[in-house]
Amino acid sequence: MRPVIGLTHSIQQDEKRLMMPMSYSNVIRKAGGTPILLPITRDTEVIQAYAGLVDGVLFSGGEDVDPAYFGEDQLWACGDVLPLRDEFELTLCRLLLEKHPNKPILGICRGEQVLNVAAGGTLYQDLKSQLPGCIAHSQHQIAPYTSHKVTIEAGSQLHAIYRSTTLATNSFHHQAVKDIAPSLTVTARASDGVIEAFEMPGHPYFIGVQWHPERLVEREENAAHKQLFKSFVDACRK
Ligand SMILES: [Mn+2]
Repeated sequence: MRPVIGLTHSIQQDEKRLMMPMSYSNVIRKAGGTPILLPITRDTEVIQAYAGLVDGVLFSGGEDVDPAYFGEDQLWACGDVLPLRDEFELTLCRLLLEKHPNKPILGICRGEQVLNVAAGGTLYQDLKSQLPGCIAHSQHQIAPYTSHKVTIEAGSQLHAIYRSTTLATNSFHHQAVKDIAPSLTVTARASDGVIEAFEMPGHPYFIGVQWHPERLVEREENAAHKQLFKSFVDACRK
């Protein structure tokens, strides 16, 4: 059985076109799932229908989350924000947690940040200006190559998935989790202390990662990252 995995996507600023890198659907398909796109909407009846329809949801990468959702005004260094996407994804995540508390959720990059904000956490709007001395989290090589390591918390779900406490990752973010939501536990950090992954104790599968594993798997050297998608699809099958 191939579980149905809903994917969130981006839109153009004018809210007239859906946009989505194919890497997400490819990686879910290769891990044994049936990927489907969940077109952004404000219609809560449709969002509820999506939540009921899918076996799990992958919150994908993309633009910045509006700091208004964690009680801050936008700094100059904040990037492009898509109000409709923020509204949709935060509603979908909160609805899943409330009505379908056992459905697996995986957040990648922006998706990870959305999960933290949906659960009540906050973000750095811009690491470079708000965390002086931090390492480069916008790497200078293309996405299938790694640029910085993370240290994984021993005994975490993430540790069981990657079977290692150190992991080489790519990095394409200028926002990051600042205050972790009360219901979440940090499971990986970069050498500068920046939070790179978390999970929700008591939830069967609620994992966020700050890197882009869907691009790393393009190189055989980074095959370890396939395990993340396999674990997610397997959890969606239960
Ligand atoms: Mn990083």
